Amino acid sequence: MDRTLAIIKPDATKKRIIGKIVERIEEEGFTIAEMRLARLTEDEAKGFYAVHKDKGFYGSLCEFMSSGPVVLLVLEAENAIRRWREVMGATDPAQAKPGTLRRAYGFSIERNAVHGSDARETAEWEIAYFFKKK
Ligand code: IDP
Ligand code: MG
Repeated sequence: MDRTLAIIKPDATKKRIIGKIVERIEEEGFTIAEMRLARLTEDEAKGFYAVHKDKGFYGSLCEFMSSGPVVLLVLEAENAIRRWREVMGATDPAQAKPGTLRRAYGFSIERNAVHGSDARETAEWEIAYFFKKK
């Protein structure tokens, strides 16, 4: 079983579509191992996205990610990382395939409704970032 970190981003919580996204997660056969509503500080967002710190969109992204509530989830499934990225679709909603969450609910390349880890090591790092066991 693989694990991945999913985030329902502030644009989606503001649109009141947490339920629709969680429904899709369950329909797709993922097991929700952890789930928590959170409000990230800008510093938490900066730490989470540190890999992008040299990109032009980093400041705006971190401001956006701390602009409202998010839902943090750990999803389990065979090939969870790859499968969740397929369900999300491409980063830019305009490029995402029909039927994907970002195509359905994304507003822009920044405000694209959901996050998913991109590899096994990053998934474990991201899960530990938010769900470190005390
Ligand atoms: P991913 O979320 O599909 O893995 P990444 O390249 O890792 O995409 O970027 C992380 C997040 O940064 C994206 O989900 C999106 O919110 C934001 N982002 C990525 N590229 C751009 C851009 O060109 N402009 C503005 N925001 C971006
Ligand atoms: Mg990424």
